[in-house]
Amino acid sequence: MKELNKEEFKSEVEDYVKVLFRKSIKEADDQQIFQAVAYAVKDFIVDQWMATHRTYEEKDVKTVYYLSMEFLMGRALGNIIINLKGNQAIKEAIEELGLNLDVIEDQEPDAALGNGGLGRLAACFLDSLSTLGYAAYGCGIRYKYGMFKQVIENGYQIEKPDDWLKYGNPFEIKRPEYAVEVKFGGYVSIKKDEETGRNKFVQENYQSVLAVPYDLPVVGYNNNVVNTLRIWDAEAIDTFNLDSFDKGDYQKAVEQQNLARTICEVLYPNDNHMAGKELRLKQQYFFVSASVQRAVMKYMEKHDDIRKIHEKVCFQLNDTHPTVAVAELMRILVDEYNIEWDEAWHITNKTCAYTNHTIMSEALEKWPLELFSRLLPRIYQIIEEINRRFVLDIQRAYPDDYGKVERMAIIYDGQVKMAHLAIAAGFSVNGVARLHTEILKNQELKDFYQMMPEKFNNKTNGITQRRFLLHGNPLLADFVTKKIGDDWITDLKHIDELSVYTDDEMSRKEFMNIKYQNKVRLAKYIKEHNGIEVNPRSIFDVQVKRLHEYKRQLLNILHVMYLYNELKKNPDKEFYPRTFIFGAKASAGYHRAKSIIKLINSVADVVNNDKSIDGKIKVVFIENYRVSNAEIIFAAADVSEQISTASKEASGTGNMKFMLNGAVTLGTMDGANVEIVEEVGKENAFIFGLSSDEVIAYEHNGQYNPRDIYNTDGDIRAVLTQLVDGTYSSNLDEFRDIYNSLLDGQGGRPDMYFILKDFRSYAEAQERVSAAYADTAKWAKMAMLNTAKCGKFSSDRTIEEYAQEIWHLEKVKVEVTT
Ligand code: DL6
Repeated sequence: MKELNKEEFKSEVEDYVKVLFRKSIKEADDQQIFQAVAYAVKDFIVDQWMATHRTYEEKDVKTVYYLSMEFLMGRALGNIIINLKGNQAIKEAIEELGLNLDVIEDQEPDAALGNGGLGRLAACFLDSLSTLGYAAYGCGIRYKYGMFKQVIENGYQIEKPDDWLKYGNPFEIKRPEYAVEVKFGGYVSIKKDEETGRNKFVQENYQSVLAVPYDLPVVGYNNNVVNTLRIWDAEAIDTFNLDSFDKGDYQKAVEQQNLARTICEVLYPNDNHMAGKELRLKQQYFFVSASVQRAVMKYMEKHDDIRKIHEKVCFQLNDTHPTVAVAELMRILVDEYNIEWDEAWHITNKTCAYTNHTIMSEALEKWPLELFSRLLPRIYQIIEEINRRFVLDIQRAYPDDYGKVERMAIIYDGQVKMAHLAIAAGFSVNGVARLHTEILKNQELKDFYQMMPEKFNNKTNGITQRRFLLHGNPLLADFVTKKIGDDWITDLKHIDELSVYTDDEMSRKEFMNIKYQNKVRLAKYIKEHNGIEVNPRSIFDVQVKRLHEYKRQLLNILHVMYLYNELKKNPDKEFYPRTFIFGAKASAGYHRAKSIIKLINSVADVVNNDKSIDGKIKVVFIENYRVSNAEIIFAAADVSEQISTASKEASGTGNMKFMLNGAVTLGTMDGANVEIVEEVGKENAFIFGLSSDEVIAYEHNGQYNPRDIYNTDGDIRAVLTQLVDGTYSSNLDEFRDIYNSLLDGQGGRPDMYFILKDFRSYAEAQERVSAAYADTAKWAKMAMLNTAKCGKFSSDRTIEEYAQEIWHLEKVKVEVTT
């Protein structure tokens, strides 16, 4: 591993401040210092970056292209420094310059090119791919505005633009030499090819944009490997020229300019929900076409037979968002390389693989035919042909079952169904946790599983311990290393060696003292950002994730209201003080989710200001929850709230980050919680609520009636009544919609999230939490065991499984020779 020379690094920082800003270090502001340090770090890694790509070329290794609309990278600087293992040297260099690394790191805006779990998973996967030495490109979009900044005003969420590129991004490198053209609209005509005499499909009268890549380094841990996250920006192809005016193409020239300007403007802020906007489909085709075109070109630079592309290239489709890749590859093979359909189809089948991340019906992508065929006329034709052949396959396999075509066709009911296309075209379909994959196989995608069982497999998600422990929780990281050595950093299974220390009182005390210090750090953040004083000796009970009804932040806050009522009724009741911490962004157009945020803040106002309960309950809503503040939140949590309606959360990854940091799960048997409980033992988690089978059974039999619970349970009735009687808002209609949703459900169906049904069981589980926490030694052991037993949940393990079982990649060692 290349060594960092402290003196050289210091003078590079000084030089950069001078060259970039015409200032000395003393004169520069914090942002300028950050930029200078980041450039100096980039200088240091650039040799490794070049060496990595040189090695891949020399060894001609297979490359995975991870196609994703989202990469929720967070900040780069701290992570790169950690992975360079240059932490100490860089820290010292910076201190010797009279600067503070924490302050510098804080200047970097989060690269928030993602919504939540799916985007952050992509970021963890890139970290693991580099650390394990696999050749990979992340391919995405360089959104000008990432995930919006959340500001809370009077308890309401307000969205502000995230101008993350305002000061430029010191880590990126623009690569105009790799720009490609992407075409939209127009029509397809058939022309005779002069050379071959065959008919050719030609897109005409289209608009096009230039896709220009920007490369970001993804640094592996202590191994010289630097992979690339390639994000595409759009530029206009035709600048105004007299030609356009002359030809009367003025209108078209303007439209092309506008298209280029709008395509990468902003990330759609929907999590698990499809908005169905035309611009979104444009974004999808834009980055997919650019990525696939480049991958094919790169392959053909070194090889002469396009028919063997699958031996060197794999496209992993991160959910259905990049599924047009399948048709784009077919277009290139058939139209540009003149390959016969059947052969092109087999090549495509061997090159594309699909990951499903949700069973939520509102998230399933279906595009109206009119929109799709207008925007992507040639791609649509190809999908029509894929569909025609796939329907024949279905009919051949199930000649007597007419329902199969209805349920499985790619084009049906005037829509293109992207998941069906991805399954028909790919060689692998994976879910992201065991339970989720089983639900896909046995419920949601049952027909497909019956027809093509060999394609289905599970890859339980994971997280990178390097960001979420080594960087986010240095105290605990040092403790673990002191006890068991540092192998856990690149092989998290080793963390199990901590288990023996759970019976050692001194170790437990040390562990809990670290937790306490992390709680003090979070309490300080809360004081600074929310103006709320919280007691670090109270239980830190945390739910941070996107706001969605299925994630049931509502269940959590209703329970807080219930606890508050209990305390008011019985002020002397023995009660372990609790701080309920929330953090969540709601999609801008998701009204009920936004009302739930308002409710949490309204409850916080009342409860936090009621002197009579003596601070026993505090409620905090952390504004603008994102990767950078997540790191300090996970480190400080005692209780990890993973309370989704069973069957609805595909996996969850926050659950794993909490576990790694020694928080105990309070959750339903949903997503990866099932596997977490399996690893840590049921006795070291707090499980409650309906099982996924029970939820699915209710969904089928329609026998759930929340009004029965409302009528028979006085405590629940009291809480619900407080939503509309002025207790938490002088506007009696403020929370009326939430009240109605709990009792009357949605669209004629009773509450699909079973909040009242699970309420009592949740409240009992919460009582068990309080009792367990009161027993300090018992709690310390549980918490420590959670850290010790989380080895399975490293994204390194997940990526090894993808690499061995789906992508078939070989590991590469990189030497730096300069
Ligand atoms: O697989 C990553 C992540 C899972 O952990 C979450 O459980 C799941 O909700 C999320 N899915 C999505 C789907 N998005 N869309 N569309 O974000 O994926």
